[in-house]
Amino acid sequence: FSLLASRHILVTGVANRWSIAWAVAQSIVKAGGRVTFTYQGESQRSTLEKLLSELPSVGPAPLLLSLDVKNDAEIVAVADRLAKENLRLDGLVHSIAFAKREELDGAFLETSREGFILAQEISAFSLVALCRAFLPLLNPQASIVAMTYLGSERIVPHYNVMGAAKASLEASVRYLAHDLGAKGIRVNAVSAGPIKTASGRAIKGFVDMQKAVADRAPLKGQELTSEEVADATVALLSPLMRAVTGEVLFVDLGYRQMG
Ligand code: 0WD
Repeated sequence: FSLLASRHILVTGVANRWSIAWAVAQSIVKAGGRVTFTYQGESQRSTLEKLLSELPSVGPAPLLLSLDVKNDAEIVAVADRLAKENLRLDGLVHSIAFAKREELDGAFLETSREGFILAQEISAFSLVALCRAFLPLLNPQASIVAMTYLGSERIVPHYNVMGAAKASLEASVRYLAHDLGAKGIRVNAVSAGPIKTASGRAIKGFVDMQKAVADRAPLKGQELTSEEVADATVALLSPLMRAVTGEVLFVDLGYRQMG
């Protein structure tokens, strides 16, 4: 049966075919859902068009909307365009993060004021901004899912400024769950284990992070894939999880539970 039949989900953060958001979009379509994409910059738009051309066509061509979360006018423009198309949302996938490369190396102590604020703005505040702007478009029972990482609650060498940003993102998930719960809207995070994407590889200790999971996680003999993260995301987007909100769901082969 189709978990997301006739549900319309806005997916952010497809930068390329390795992006977790691209796997999520494909899982949504497999589950019978319809996707609208946002992209950051024209080169991501053409990447998206190419990726979409490789998929078997299901229904009308998806809408592609420009969105840089640093830009309030673009956030409003996305909401306006959806309203103009009479499109309401049953879900939102926040798969966006950014930190300066030099701050994902060396000492957290050296984080710059500007770099700290930038990471918070793009990786955490953006969730608040998108929820607020899209609230009038969200159907009751809509589900919002943000991507996070264990470095929010544990010291993961080199994750640094992004650890602080993910802690802020997860706290935002809880407060948004409280604010939106009265409308029946759920807000959760998926905490993915390390996956080889452009953002993942930007972290200096990435290979060590992957090795630690391979060596120690309870589920052995498999490398965590973005499809596994995507399917868990679809579960959270679906009515099967209708009583779950304000949660962080770990999709990490069980690694976090190891002492
Ligand atoms: O191991 C991993 N890859 C993990 C990733 C483990 C656990 C969590 N995550 C998280 C990331 O922190 C992020 O929140 O998953 C999310 C998606 O990351 P990804 O799929 O690993 O990486 P990537 O394909 O680079 O997507 C992140 C995207 C950006 O990509 P680029 O490569 O262009 O920085 O975030 C988007 C952009 O598409 N993004 C923005 N979107 C709108 N406005 C902005 C912005 N200002 N900045 C970055």
